[in-house]
Amino acid sequence: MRETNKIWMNGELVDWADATVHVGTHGLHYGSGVFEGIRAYETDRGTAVFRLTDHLRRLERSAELLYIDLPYTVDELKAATWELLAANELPSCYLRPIAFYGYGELGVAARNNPVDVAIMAWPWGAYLGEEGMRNGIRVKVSSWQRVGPNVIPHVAKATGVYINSMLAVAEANRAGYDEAILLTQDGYVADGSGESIFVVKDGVVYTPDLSASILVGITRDTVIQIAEDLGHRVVEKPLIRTDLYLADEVFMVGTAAEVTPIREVDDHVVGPPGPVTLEIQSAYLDTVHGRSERWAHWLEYAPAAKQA
Ligand code: PPE
Repeated sequence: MRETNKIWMNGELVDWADATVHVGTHGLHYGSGVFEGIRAYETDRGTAVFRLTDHLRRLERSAELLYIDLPYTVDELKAATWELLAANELPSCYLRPIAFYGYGELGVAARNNPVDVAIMAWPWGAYLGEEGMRNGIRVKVSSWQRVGPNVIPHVAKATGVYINSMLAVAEANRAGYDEAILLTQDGYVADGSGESIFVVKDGVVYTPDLSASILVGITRDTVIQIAEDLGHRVVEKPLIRTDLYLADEVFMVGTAAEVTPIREVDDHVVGPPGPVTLEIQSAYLDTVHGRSERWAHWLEYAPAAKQA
């Protein structure tokens, strides 16, 4: 990763190299943390953070689901984000807020552990590669199932749950694929290791509904709204793996992945990026880069830039 100048940690900006924790940190042993992934984009009006409030609200909800007492409000974390962006002078970057049980007691119960909160910011390019963004990627349906709602609340973006994603993407990469798609314990399409899934068939756009074990993706919500606004019918319903194989188009979306086309699923050729994928990809990129009046309300600007 590309190091930057400062990291916001527990209320102050510290040098990148000093943002460290003790090896006895609870979150390191048990994955007891929650996090967010957010992107800031360079626009004509300065740096804009895409749906910052929605991401920080999700962080708050994730913490609530894990009984983690977040010591900062959404407004305080927003102020911290602006402070961090100013200190690092990054026109565009990826932002990673994280809150976790810190150093204190060990033992899973975490009765008296402090909650540490940090926000990192660094430049992060195309998650699945520039080539993948343009020409589509090859994915593998994982032999690992997505964690079920009664295993770990999948609605929480919790650090520990990402072992599930790590295993899936490792398996896919080792078999020569770019990314994995996980199915639920009932066999329905859930998520990519770090993305939500969309399928296009006979002109209709489909995505798994929220009762599947999926993250409540902010990009998923963005893409549903953009697609409907473009006149597409979007249906949220359970999908099975053959829906992927027989689709006209498949793409994955996420903060990091943005809108990435899929050209093959389990060696079934879906095809090069199709017209609906390309239309939505371009509308999404226009939106996040501040080139769309229609969705301008999703871009949040640093207070200083607003006055300029
Ligand atoms: N599903 C999963 C499992 C997931 O991790 C993400 C985000 C999404 C869907 C899309 O969510 P949203 O960003 O709200 O649209 N994955 C983040 C982390 C990736 C990583 O490797 O770290 C991200 O995209 O930032």
